[in-house]
Amino acid sequence: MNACLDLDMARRWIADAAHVAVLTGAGVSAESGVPTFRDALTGLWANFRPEELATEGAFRRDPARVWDWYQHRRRMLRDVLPNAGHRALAAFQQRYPGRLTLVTQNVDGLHQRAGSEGVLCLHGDLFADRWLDPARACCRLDAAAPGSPPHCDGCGNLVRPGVVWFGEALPFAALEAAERAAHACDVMLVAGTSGQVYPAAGLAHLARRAGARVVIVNPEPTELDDTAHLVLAGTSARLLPELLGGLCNR
Ligand code: BJW
Repeated sequence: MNACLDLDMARRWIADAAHVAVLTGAGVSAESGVPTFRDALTGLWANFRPEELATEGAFRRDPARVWDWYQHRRRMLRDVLPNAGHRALAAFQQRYPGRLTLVTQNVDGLHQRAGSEGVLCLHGDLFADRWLDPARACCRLDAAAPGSPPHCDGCGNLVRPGVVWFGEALPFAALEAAERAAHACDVMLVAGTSGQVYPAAGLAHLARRAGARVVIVNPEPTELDDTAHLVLAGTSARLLPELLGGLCNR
């Protein structure tokens, strides 16, 4: 179908929707200069296998290596800014309060920095720290002994990044709220995710089964394309402002 007609149709669906749910992934931050995970050349995992870095087992085997990788990413993120895609989502939420639920797999905080509120973060927060093992009385994050990673002087417990690794449960409240939004929405926008990681990707299937229109925004094919009513081929910094800007139905 003609790309302009597809865009117009998606805009109409959004304009008519009482509730829009949005699922974002690493691609929405790509135009801010943040590498995605699975890009073959520039992705964060281009030179690693995910299980070498993004599992508890990897951290226990080589805590310094994994901690340093996350510290590198934290430093990198200090120099980047939200892009037009993040800003379009935040502007829509501010203009139409209560009408858009933003669910993200991203841990970079860029949606929040753009002004989005109530963001449901499925995979945690790169800038949060927590203890690797259950905290004992001696474990105080604000008093952790410096190191790579920092640790508890009393018991040796290690500090780890507050992200969700493979094999770990997603934050229950965020996942439950995201499932509710996917179930109740009229339109689900899926932007900048390869759709390979569950249960996040399952939200698109859930929305579709519950009767929502599913629209993908991505310059490349994704695992979720077959689930979608429309696939808009393009970047999120270009397409999200076009989809969400200047609606007037409600
Ligand atoms: C652009 C663009 C531009 C580029 N504009 N777009 C069902 C089936 C099979 C397996 C499973 C299943 N259910 C669970 C699993 C296991 C596993 C899983 O999904 N495995 C699959 C990979 C096979 N899931 C889990 O382990 C999850 N936990 C779990 O299920 O727990 C169960 C449990 C219950 C109770 C007790 C205990 C356990 C946890 C998943 C955690 C994922 N964590 C990571 C790392 C976070 C930390 C970190 O940052 O390092 O999260 S993995 C990584 O992938 C990261 C991302 O959030 C996630 C998704 O990646 P994303 O965002 O899609 O990025 P990419 O790189 O894949 O794609 C980027 C896209 O952007 C591409 O499509 C580009 O084209 C596009 N793009 N420029 C728009 N300008």
